This record gives sequence, structure tokens and C-alpha cells, in this order.
Amino acid sequence: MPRVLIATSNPGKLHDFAGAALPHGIEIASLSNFASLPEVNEDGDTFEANARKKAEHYSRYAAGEIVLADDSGLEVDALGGAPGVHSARYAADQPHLLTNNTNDEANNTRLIRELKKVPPQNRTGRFVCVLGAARDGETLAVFRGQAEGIILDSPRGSNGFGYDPLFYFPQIQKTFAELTPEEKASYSHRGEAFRKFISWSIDHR
Ligand code: ITT
Repeated sequence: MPRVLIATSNPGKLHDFAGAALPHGIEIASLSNFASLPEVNEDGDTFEANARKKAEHYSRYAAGEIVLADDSGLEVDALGGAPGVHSARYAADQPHLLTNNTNDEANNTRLIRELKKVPPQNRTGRFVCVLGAARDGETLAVFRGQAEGIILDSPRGSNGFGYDPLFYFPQIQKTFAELTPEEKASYSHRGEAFRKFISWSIDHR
């Protein structure tokens, strides 16, 4: 079975990739010894800049192999696009500074608080995922996916990770935390970006 190497510290992302890879008969593997590799400062202003940076960095530790890295997050219109590239550390006092990631529950609590006075019709937003594919320190291509939804004022569902329980997807009237892995792969930002990567990799065999 062909294998795709993913460089991520986030088990929720790995789970999503496994769901997205299954129908293609592809196996998802984490970069070996990932936890012991030096970390990347995710200081880019865009998802693409961070995805490239992570993919280039980690591909140096898997000579000759294509390594995928994912930078993603939630853009909320009423918050001017926040938490955006700072989604993983939104509950920190100053998320734009390079602090450690904050936990999902704290991030969701902050999001609910920030949107407290925002009426339902203005609670629009989107998940964005940019995948960088790199080999030996050089980006070969980037792939973007996004999913449009509504931010709820309380969580629903117990699947998924991150902001999934607050992200309502009108198309199927469920939050992303109410989706099976197959559904998340079909509708999500990550599923879309991964399908683009698969098409590209078929063309570049
Ligand atoms: P790596 O950089 O190691 O891959 P990370 O969690 O630090 O892991 P990011 O910097 O890309 O990754 O931050 C992405 C954050 O955006 C993530 O921690 C979630 O809070 C949120 N997020 C991204 N995709 C999501 C999804 O499908 N569902 C829910 N939340 C998501």
C-alpha cells in the first residue's frame, strides 16, 4: 500500500488524514521519531507560509521522501478573520506571540466568549487547511481546502478535535464533531486539500 508521510504533532489531524486516505488505498504514516525533532516557529502571517515552513523543515529528516505538513485554522468573519493562523494558541494572553499551543477546551471557551454578542446571522466563518508537500527541504507544491460554516454558541458532538464542536456545517446540518471520519473527509477543508494532493501525486509519479 502506498504511504504518505505526515509531519504533525496533532493526533486529530492524523486521524483526519487516515480517514481521507482510506478510500484511496493509501496509508498515512507519521514521520519516524517526529517527537524528538526540533520544532518549527510557526511565525508566518499566512497558512501557506507556515505550511511551507513546516514541510521544508521536517522533510530534511526524511531524505528523498515527500513530506506533507498541514497548517490550518478557523477564520471568523465577525472577528476580522481571527483566530486564523493563531488558532492553536487562541486562549493564550497574546496569541500572536509564539507561545505554546493552548488546549482545545480553552480555545473553544475563548471563541464562545468573543462571539457572545454576535447574532446568528453574523456568525459565519470557515476552516482553512493548507498542505505543503516538500522533499529534502524544498517545497514542491501547496494545496488549499476550505469549508464554510456557522459558529455556534455552545458545543455539539463528541467526534473530532479543536473547534469541531462549535463549527456547524449547514449543508448537512451537523457540526464537524458530529461527523464520521468518512463524512469529515468528504466535507472538510483537510479532506479537500488532501484530495488535491492525491491528484497532484498521481500526475507526478
Ligand atoms: P502541527 O503544527 O504540529 O501540525 P498544530 O495543532 O500546532 O499541529 P496548527 O498550528 O496548524 O497545528 O493549528 C491548527 C489549529 O486549528 C488546531 O490546533 C485546531 O485548534 C484548529 N483546527 C485546524 N483544523 C481543524 C479541524 O479540522 N477541526 C477543528 N479544529 C481545527
